[in-house]
Amino acid sequence: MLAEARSIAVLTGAGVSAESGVPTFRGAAGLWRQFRPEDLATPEAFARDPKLCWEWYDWRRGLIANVLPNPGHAALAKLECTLITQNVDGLHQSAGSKNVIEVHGSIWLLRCTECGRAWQDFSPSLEIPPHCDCGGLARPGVVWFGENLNPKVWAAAERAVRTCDVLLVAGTSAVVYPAAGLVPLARSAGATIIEINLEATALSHSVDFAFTGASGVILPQLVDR
Ligand code: BJW
Ligand code: ZN
Repeated sequence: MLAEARSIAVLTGAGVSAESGVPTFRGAAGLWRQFRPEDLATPEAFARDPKLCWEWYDWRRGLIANVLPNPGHAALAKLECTLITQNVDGLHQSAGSKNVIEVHGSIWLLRCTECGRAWQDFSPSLEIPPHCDCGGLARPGVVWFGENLNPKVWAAAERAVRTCDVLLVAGTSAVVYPAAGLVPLARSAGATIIEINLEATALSHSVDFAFTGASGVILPQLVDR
C-alpha cells in the first residue's frame, strides 16, 4: 500500500522521539506523571509564574539539545510524505525531513507576548525568562492546553490528511485534540490508516493495520520495503 500510494501523510507523537531519549507525556515515565500540565503547559500557568514555566521548558530544551534523531526519524526522512508532528523537539527536521507541519509549535521558537514577534534561540545560556527587543516578555513557541492551533498550520495538516491515500500514525496516544481528529478525518476521506505504537491506543480498533512495537524498529522496516 505504501509503495502504491500517490500521497502519504504521517502523524507523529512523542513516542517517535522516545528512543532518542526524549520523555513522552503520558505513560509510566511520561512528563505528566511528574508534572501537572495545568501548572506548566497552559496560558494561565505562564501568566502566574513565567519563570517556573520557562525553567521547565529550558530543562526540556537542554534534554533535547543533547539527543539525536533515531532510526524512526531517519526512516520517515526517506519517505516522500507530508509529515504532521505533534512534537516540538525539531528532531524530524534534524533527521532531514523537509515537509514538516508542527501542529503544536516548536520548543526552539520564542514568541513575544507584547508584539507577537517570533524568533529562534538555540543558545543554552538563554536568559530566563527571556525578553524581546521591545522589552516584552517572551513565551515558548508551543501550543498549550486551551489554546488554538495556528490556523494556517492546522489548515495544512487537514489538507494533507484529506488528500492522502495512506496515513501512518506513529507514537501518539491520540488523546489530544484537535490533532487526534486528523485520523478519523483521513479515514472518512478514504485513506488507509496504519498505526505504529508500543501498545494499543484509543485508535487501534478503528485503524486498518496496527503494528505493535517500537517506531525505531517498525518504521525502518516499512519504509525499506
Ligand atoms: C511509542 C514508543 C516507541 C512510546 N515507539 N510508540 C478538557 C479540558 C481542557 C481541554 C480539553 C478538554 N477536552 C478537550 C480539550 C482540548 C484539549 C485536549 O485535547 N485535551 C485532552 C487531553 C482531553 N486540547 C487543547 O486544548 C488544544 N487546543 C484546543 O483545543 O483549542 C481550542 C480550544 C480553545 C480554548 C479552550 C478550549 C479549546 C491544544 C492542545 C495542545 C497540546 N499541547 C501539548 C504540549 C505542547 C508543548 C510542550 O511540549 O510542552 O502537546 S500537551 C502534549 O500532548 C503535547 C503533545 O504534542 C500532545 C500529544 O501527546 P502525544 O504526542 O500523543 O504523546 P503521549 O505521551 O500522550 O503518547 C506517547 C505514545 O507513544 C504512547 O501511546 C506510547 O505508547 C507511544 N510510545 N514509546 C512507538 N518507542
Ligand atoms: Zn516584542
